[in-house]
Amino acid sequence: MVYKDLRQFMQALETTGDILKVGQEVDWDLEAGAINRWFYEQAGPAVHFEKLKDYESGYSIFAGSLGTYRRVAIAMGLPPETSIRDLYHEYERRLHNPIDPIIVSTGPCKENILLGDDIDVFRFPAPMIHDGDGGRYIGTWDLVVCRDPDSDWMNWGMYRFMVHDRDVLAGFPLPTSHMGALLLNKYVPRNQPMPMALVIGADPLCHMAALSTYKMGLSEASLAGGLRRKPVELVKCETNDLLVPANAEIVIEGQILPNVTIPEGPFGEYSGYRTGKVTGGEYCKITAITYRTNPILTMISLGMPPDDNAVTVSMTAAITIKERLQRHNIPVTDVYVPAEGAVFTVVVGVEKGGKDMVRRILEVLTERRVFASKIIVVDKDVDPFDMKQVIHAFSVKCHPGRGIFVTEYPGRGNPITPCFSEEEREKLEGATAIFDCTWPLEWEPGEIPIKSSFLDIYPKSIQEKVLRDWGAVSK
Ligand SMILES: Cc1cc2nc3c(=O)[nH]c(=O)nc-3n(C[C@H](O)[C@H](O)[C@H](O)COP(=O)(O)O)c2cc1C
Ligand SMILES: [Mn+2]
Repeated sequence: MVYKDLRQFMQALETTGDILKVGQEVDWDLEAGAINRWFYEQAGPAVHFEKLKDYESGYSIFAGSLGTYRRVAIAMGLPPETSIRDLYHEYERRLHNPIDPIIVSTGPCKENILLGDDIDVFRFPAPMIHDGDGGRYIGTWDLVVCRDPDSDWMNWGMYRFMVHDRDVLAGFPLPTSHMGALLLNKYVPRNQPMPMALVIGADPLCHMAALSTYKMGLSEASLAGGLRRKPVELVKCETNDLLVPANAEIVIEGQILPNVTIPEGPFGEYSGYRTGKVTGGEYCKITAITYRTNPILTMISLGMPPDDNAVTVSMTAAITIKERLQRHNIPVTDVYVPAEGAVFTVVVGVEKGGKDMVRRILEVLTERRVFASKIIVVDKDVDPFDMKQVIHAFSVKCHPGRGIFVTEYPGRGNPITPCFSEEEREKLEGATAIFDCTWPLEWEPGEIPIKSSFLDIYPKSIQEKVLRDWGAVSK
């Protein structure tokens, strides 16, 4: 099942009982953000706030679309109870079969068009999401389109955008992001404004594609087509040449002005802590707003994992890491990024371990931009997707003196790592530790302790008898 738009996906969530519709009035000022956050922390449903304080009904907020693996499975048209391992593998298959978008002449996002003096972003109930945020954020669970001025490449990324005025937003695309790189390397040196389109409420897999780490120069629109197994329909913007998903709820067209900054942030971040401060953000002048009648504003009360970010990035980051290791001939079986670790912890399963292999993994995973600060490497006898087994291996197989290696990498660190000092974060300094939870290769087979588990310490005949007589007895 492929969803035509966000609304069809919300209907599917209703069928499976994964969405709560809130008809009573909720305040856009902290209350909606707090409810959404509470639900994440209780593994609760996605939530549709149908009536916001100060706004007519018909201007609603939807949050938590991909906040659980169940909802990701539903978005991908799979049974809701699909295992995390199967979800990862299906994502990997679809990632390798991108489908290019098609261009259509119009679509639902053009039902209403605001130009000139009619532009007013306050028409939409942009939420104040966390106490202490720099302002109301209209762009959180969004996708932002921009273009390489020297080629046909259009990039989609999920970047936050804060409201400043009825026609001014502030953005924060990091220099390490594709939008930030295009801005800094191409538009700013030419003193050209950078056209952009902030898209809110496309179908969920479009947003997942925007959030994923996809190579510079590749189009996330094609990735989204692959994830949906159907091309995304794109339509041209009103005031620039960018193309946006025709089924989106709201499209804010604008220009980032070169060499102009405006206060941006702070914002509760994906690490589960607020590490940022107010900084000089990018100044975005809105040139048009188009939207569907009864627009649905999507939101994420980003913070302590798991939430939509932690769940989806766990999948996309794991596959990126796995493929990078494979390219370096590491015999990797699987990579798991537990959502609870907010992408700071990565579990790598290998066919064959040993300290040289583990050191090599550390080298490969820290040679470029580094997000994770803890890597756990496990042998074949440990299922990397089963954190009970991983914690056990970490506890009993990792030698505290000889099994932990640390590397430091000035200039490539993750500036929102809460345990890094303010100075480290500013200078993009950091360190990553790898935990070798594999048996030393130099140990003889007889030296390796025998595992005392049902499958390892009993003869096959006894195992079979026990399973025959008692196999049906569960917890
Ligand atoms: C809610 C949310 C807000 C985000 N905001 C930003 C942001 O403002 N700037 C940024 O550089 N990355 C931000 N990210 C991370 C990017 O979406 C992510 O790095 C993505 O891969 C960027 O796409 P790109 O590789 O095409 O640049 C955000 C992620 C989430 C979940
Ligand atoms: Mn990109």
